[in-house]
Amino acid sequence: MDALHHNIENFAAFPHPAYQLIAVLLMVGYGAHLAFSVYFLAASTQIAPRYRLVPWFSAVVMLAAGLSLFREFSVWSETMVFTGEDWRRDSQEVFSNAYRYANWTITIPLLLAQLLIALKLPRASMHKLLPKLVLAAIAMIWTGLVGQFYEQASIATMLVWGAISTVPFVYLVIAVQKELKAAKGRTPVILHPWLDKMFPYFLFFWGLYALAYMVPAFSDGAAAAVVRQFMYTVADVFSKLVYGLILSRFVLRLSAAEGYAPAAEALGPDWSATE
Ligand code: RET
Repeated sequence: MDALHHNIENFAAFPHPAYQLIAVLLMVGYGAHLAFSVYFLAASTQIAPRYRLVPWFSAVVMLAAGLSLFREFSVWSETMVFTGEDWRRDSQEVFSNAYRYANWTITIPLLLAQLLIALKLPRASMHKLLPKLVLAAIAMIWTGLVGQFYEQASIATMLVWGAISTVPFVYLVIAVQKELKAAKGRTPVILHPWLDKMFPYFLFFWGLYALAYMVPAFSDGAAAAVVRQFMYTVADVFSKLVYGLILSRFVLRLSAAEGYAPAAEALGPDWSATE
């Protein structure tokens, strides 16, 4: 087995709609992320300086993810050729999902830092906790990266690396849950429902990446590839873009509650921090 051709996409025959669907999923991914970088930069002006890194980090995440998904889209178009019947890999290019893992190495530390800033983690705790979370994230991503090279050659090997990767993932999930709970003491009561809903939201959409990793254990071929790219796109949009929207709206309310006038003005008269 040529390790270079590791992903199941390189071995499947795609009927035209399946080929097109993957192209559209990748395009929606890069289009949405690139466009929203503008939104986050604009939204940052309404937010108190203390929390402004939240939308700024989202803008960076949007650009990093948008560019990486654009590359993924280009590789997809360059790799697949139409045989007259279906689309198959037939070029010097090899399709690879590994770009995604490279991208997560940049985006996940930013997504975690954003959360801790929004949760008003005191500076000393931030300096202690963030490096641990980032190390766990990198351990999770890179062991997963190794494992996904085996999805065609050996599902067993893929699963072993997946299991190893799940250990730091569980650590991250527990740490995030703990910090969301601890943040209640520092957050106005009116925003507590946001903290409660954040954990299941986080768990579901981060977990979706782990489920997508498992797809080749159940099936290969065009349908499995489409399902997996669909899962990735949903996970991307909700764990980066919508997650950024939620956190930015959260710190906008926090800014208003703490008396930052532009935030109160942006929220309008029906917002009340004391309700
Ligand atoms: C892997 C390998 C299999 C086991 C687990 C994984 C978890 C991946 C996660 C990815 C999150 C990505 C995000 C990207 C945002 O840009 C590595 C697939 C548990 C949780 C949030």
